[in-house]
Amino acid sequence: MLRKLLAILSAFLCFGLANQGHAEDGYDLWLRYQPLESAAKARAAPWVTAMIASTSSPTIGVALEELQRGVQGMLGAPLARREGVQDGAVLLTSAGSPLLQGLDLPFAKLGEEGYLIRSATVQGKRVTVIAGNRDIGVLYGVFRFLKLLQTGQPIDNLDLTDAPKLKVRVLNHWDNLNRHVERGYSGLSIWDWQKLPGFRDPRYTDYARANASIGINGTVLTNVNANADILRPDYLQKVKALAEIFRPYGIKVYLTARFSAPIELGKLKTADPLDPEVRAWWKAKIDEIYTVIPDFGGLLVKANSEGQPGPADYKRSHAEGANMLADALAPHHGIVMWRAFVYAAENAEDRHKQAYSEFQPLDGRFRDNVLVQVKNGAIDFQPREPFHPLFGAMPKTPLMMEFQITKEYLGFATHLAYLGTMWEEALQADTFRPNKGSTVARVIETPVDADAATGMAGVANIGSDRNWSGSQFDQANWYAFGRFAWDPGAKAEPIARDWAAMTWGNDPAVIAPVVRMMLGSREAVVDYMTPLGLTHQMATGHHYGPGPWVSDLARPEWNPVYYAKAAPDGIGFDRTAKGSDALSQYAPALVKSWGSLKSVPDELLLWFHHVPWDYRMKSGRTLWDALVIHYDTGIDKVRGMQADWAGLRGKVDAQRWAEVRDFLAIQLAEAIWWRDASIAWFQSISKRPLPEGHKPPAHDLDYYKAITMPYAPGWGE
Ligand code: GCV
Repeated sequence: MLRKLLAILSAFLCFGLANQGHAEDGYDLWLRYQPLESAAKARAAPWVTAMIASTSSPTIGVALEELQRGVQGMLGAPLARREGVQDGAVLLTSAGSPLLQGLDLPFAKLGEEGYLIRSATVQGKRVTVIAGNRDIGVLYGVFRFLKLLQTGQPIDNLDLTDAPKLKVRVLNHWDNLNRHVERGYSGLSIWDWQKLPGFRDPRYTDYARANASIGINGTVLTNVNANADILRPDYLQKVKALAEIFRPYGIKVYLTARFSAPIELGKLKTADPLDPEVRAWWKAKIDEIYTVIPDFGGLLVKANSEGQPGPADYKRSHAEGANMLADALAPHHGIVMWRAFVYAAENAEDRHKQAYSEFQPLDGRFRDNVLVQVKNGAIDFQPREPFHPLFGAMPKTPLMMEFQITKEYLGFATHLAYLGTMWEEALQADTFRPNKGSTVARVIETPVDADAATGMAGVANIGSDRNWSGSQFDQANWYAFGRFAWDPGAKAEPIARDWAAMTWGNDPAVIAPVVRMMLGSREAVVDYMTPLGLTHQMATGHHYGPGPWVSDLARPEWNPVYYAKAAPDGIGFDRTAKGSDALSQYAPALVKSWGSLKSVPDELLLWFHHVPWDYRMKSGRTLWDALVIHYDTGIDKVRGMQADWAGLRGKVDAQRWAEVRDFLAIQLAEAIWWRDASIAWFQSISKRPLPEGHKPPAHDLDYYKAITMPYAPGWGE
């Protein structure tokens, strides 16, 4: 009897620990490997009785370690490594292994990084084969296998293959050498330069595990607003230590190159890319990097943008600048990622047009090992932008996508906004170049010639916070980025579902509300910040909170008023032929549909058109009424997320639950702030009454204008 009571008590305690009391802080990300419920455990156990590796290498070593860790966590028993094949073994191997004789396995489809997972009979025993052409494929396969277990999938009859569609899948850390992270909302930079190379924080290994689990194969360690010091020999030793930790996980390191480094470090008089001394300096520097880090990935460059030096300082083109570095990197198989995010103070042209104007004429002029890195939209990572017109417009140049994982313009870490839906929207957009169906995803995944590079970059949201990303839900954006970089044709919903199951548990009563919250969250932000195609209404500098009235900054395109163009006659930026004509940078089919008030979608209306306040929307409402309703809808959506989350109390662990609850409360308060401040400002211009049933802002306009945010992180030094 006593034994029975104790068993009940211990079962109760275990349940309590897993679901309520146990303090999870988010450090484990989606690799929590929590115990499976008993039926799932019983189903899986016969298929993971041992692990066998037919080869050995550092990558196979970490694959075995991960498999052991995952199985131990989920099934509660250690997984031993065996030499001989046995029933239920997981066999890690590669093409050509004698163990695979007689099995017809599709290695040809896997490329360099793909994998297959197959339930098979080897030497008369039922095993699960995880194999690739290279060891990195095996590691990716192990993570996929563990995901199957984590998400409660059967593992007794597997026949899977997968391979990445893009070659370069990189994080871009905007991390300064003093550990301040530009637009970082999750603490300091995780690169502790002072303690490197002597101390190799175990966190670096966990970072590599997390990235490898989603297929990320590169990391740019430093800010694009670059400091030349990172190229000094002492720093290179520190970078080398990180490269060594990441190497088994298939992750290469890259650095940002400050274009003026030959002057700052080399004491030359110029950084002119056609100057022989400058070229020799870069060649020697790059040779030096490769002697320290033989598999160094290459360089990322922001040039002639927002004050950064670049080839234009010497009247040279972006292609001339990029090609100089590319020539020095080519013998080492390194690449240059050259950013197309450019706009210039002295240029009065609509900012939307400037990157296209500068880069499109250079199509075909870049070396083979240059990728031009293009943000998803032409302005700057806004809650919603049409896709960048360069996609599809440079058919002879490899273009890589740049997404921003850190939420500079979507409420920092405290607002819940799942970016998967935004990225899917951008990737599925039809460029109509060269023809209908040429989505942005197709453009970036189709190499411009057989061996050309393809890629995607994500501006990282990772920092020293225990939960890595500043909030529990922002981890989902890191996760989703990896999944889209692996397959730009992926869909946001299944990615959210996988993440929810791995991060919050497999209970369908948890997954459904979590996924619902995620899928609606980005549109909520659009609604309460910048509905109907409005953009860049954020406050000055730090971009935290509303500042639609700001009009006093040095450069016109830094001012929110530049983007909304609110005036007594109406609101919106006319980018048709009657206005800035940015629309003409898109394919004719889009010029036609977005150029007409009849066919432009509501969500891009004010992006392309200036319309009167009383303009009749397709809904029959006036534009002014529709605008106000959108702001209120955004607030209602946040309330909806709060209700969903309240229902999860006790169904997920208490610590993370409480953190999300508190963040949602901040989000609601700030959504109301956004709504009230925006309406107060626009109403002072529209002079229209609010539609019936919609409350006036809580305070007058001066109140909102007077708000300052001195504690907004991620800005300045
Ligand atoms: C790294 C935006 C950000 C800047 C960032 C820049 C860029 O303008 O506000 O902080 O600089 O984009 O992408 O280069």
